[in-house]
This record gives sequence, C-alpha cells and structure tokens, in this order.
Amino acid sequence: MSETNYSSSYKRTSFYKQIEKKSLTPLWEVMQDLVLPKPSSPCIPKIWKYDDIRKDILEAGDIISTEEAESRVLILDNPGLPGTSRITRSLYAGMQLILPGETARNHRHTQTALRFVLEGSSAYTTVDGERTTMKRGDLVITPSWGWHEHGNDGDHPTIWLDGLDIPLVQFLDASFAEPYEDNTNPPLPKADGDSIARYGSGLAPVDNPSNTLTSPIFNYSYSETRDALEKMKRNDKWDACHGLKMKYANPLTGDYAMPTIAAFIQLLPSGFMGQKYRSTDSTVFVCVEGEGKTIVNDLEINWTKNDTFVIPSWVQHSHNSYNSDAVIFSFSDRAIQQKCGLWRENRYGN
Ligand code: GTQ
Repeated sequence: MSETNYSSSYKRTSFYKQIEKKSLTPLWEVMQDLVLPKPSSPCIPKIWKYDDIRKDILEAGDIISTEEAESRVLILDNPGLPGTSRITRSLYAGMQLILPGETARNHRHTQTALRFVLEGSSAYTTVDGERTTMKRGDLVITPSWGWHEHGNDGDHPTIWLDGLDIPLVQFLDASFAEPYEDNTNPPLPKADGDSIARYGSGLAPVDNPSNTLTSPIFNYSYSETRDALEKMKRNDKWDACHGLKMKYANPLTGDYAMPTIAAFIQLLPSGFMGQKYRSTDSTVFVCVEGEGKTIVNDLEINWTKNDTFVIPSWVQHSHNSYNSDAVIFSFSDRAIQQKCGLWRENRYGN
C-alpha cells in the first residue's frame, strides 16, 4: 500500500469509528448488501417428509394439551433462517395437531392465516361466527382481525399446515392480538355454509358486501377444487412449467383470496416434465396427490403425499410427476409483491 493509500485508509477507519458512536454508517461500505443486482435469499430449498414428521407431530399431542399450548404447532424452520420461525423470509409455516375432543381457544390477530388440511375430517374452524368442517385438501382462511377457533368433534386426530404472514407483520411492527373474553361482543352466529351460498354460487349481495380485502369464502373445499381441475384438464393445454395451475380467488374482486398471501393449486399430468421456472416469490409447496420430483439446480427433491417443500426466490426449478397425475398446493407472498409492483418471473432458464 502506498503511503497516501495507507493514510487515507487509516483516516477512513478512524472516521468510521468516530461516526459509529453517533449511529451513522457510510453507505459506500454496505451498498452491495442493501441494493442487490438480483434476489439472493438466505432461504434454502428444503423438504419435510410427512412420514418422518408425522410421528413428532403426534408425539407433541402426548407432551402438551391445547389448553396449555393454545395452538399445538411444530414450526417449519427454514435452515437458512435459523431461530426466526420462518419458512421463507416473509412467511411462517407450521404443522398443527388437534386431537379428538380438543378445542383451540377463540382469538384474533392482525396476521392473516391459511390452513391446508393434510389429515382428518372431523375438525372444524369457526371464523367470525360461522363454522366449517375441515376435510383433507380444504383450504381454510382466517382474515386479519377475524375471530377464529378450532375444535375436533370426531375420533381421529386432524393435522393441517398453517401458513401465516407473521414475519411480514413483524417487519412492519403491526402485530396486535387478543383472546376472546366472556365480555367480548360475540360475532353474530351464521348458518354453516352461509359464505359459500352468499358469495360462492356466482351471486353477491346487492347491498353491504363484505370487506373485500380478504375473500368472504373461507373454506375452498377440496372436493370442489379437485372436481374443477379434473374437468378443466380435458380442455386446457398444459403450461410448460406449471401444468394446470389456478389461484384461489376472491370472488368479489378476482384478486388473490388474501391480501398478503397468494395460494395456488396445480395439476401435473402423469409423466409431466416441467420446464425451468423461477419467480421472486419464495414458495411453499405441498403434494396433495401423486408423487414426483422437483429439480433445483443439482438437487432433486422427491415428494409424495403430504410432503411440504420450499423453493427460495429466484431459484430455478422444474416440477416432474411420476406415473399418475399429481396435485400440488402452494402459497407465497406473490399477492403483496404484485401490489407493490415487485414481482417478476422468468421461464425456460432464461
Ligand atoms: O391458529 O391462530 O401456527 O396465531 C401460529 C400462530 C397458528 C392460529 C399458528 C397462530 C395460529
């Protein structure tokens, strides 16, 4: 180092020390970590095999009651984001177990939640006074600040995948939560199936429609969804990357069903070999039916029924099904990214 360089480097270091005490940082030293030329997520690809974690989920049922735990959930922690309760940078996921006869207390919070049912058919969720039965493959959503409680009236455990925008709300420091107390004004009770009748039959109320930020349909039943996919597959050409992929839509707006989280269902025909794809929304996938593999660079993620896996933002991947049709559920932060004009995608390895 020349003398001039040495003295300027010394000057800089002592300048940095001097300003650090005043909570000042020179941008030119950190710019490359702040404004990246392309996404580079600390989130890493990872699969949770259902066969492997199911035992642990059921064991959690032996060691803690819903009375104590409130929600008995094992969080899916992305190994690239340790200690932060995140499956991607912006989203949380966990496996919730509710045993026969149990209830999980009524409460509400500003976080939006989805539940994707993996096992069981006897649990229920009540959202703002309307109850719905949770069957395998159903997508049940609870809007921000909506009262919700769960229970299981049957004689088998029910397990579902929770997806919430907890990290996003944490980032914005906008978390509020409260339990339902005896003196809370109860939401008006509604008949089972009221929301579907009112909003899910091609009808909508002429006056006083619901708040449109979150879909008024809060159970997208798998029997309807699966039936729709089966009918559509006879007419639709397969997308080279996604097979036949649909979003869960708010019938009042056509937008995603939730304001922050986008949810999707897709059918890959038997023997499908998908083309390479990437997008800026790190995505959580769940295999609902069939089996296959997702190729991520030189990694192969082999999935079968109820396996959950995550693909980070801007990482090339391609989905392949084996010798039967496969159905995959997925969710990501695409809903909020698109509202902010941030979302991008890229196909065929370009
Ligand atoms: O059921 O409200 O997995 O508040 C994490 C936080 C579930 C819930 C979770 C929650 C819930």
